[in-house]
Amino acid sequence: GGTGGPSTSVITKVKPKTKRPNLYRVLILNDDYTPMEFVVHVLEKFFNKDAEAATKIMLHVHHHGIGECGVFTYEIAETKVTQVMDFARKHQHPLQCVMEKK
Ligand code: TYC
Repeated sequence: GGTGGPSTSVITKVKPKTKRPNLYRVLILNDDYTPMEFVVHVLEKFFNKDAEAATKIMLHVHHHGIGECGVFTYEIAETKVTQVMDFARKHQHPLQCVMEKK
């Protein structure tokens, strides 16, 4: 390889490129004002949970202060957080939604 000069040999390794994407947890936080039914609705609408799974997560957050809604790649997690925050604001609830790297 190279331009002119003495001939050199360049060995190019072929690497199997199956890189795993970084994953992010989307979490909701407890507060004293957001109605329980609203949180269940959010989990059904944005995280595709059925009523039972959504209720379980909501009660976990209510009792422990924080809980996981799902795990996503960066762009999907960011979109979920924005959707939940916009929806909560639209309905004038203080519900907080955040993401963290796994
Ligand atoms: N603590 C709220 C209440 O008693 C319910 C609630 C649950 C709020 C989960 C937010 O992420 C939350 N109405």
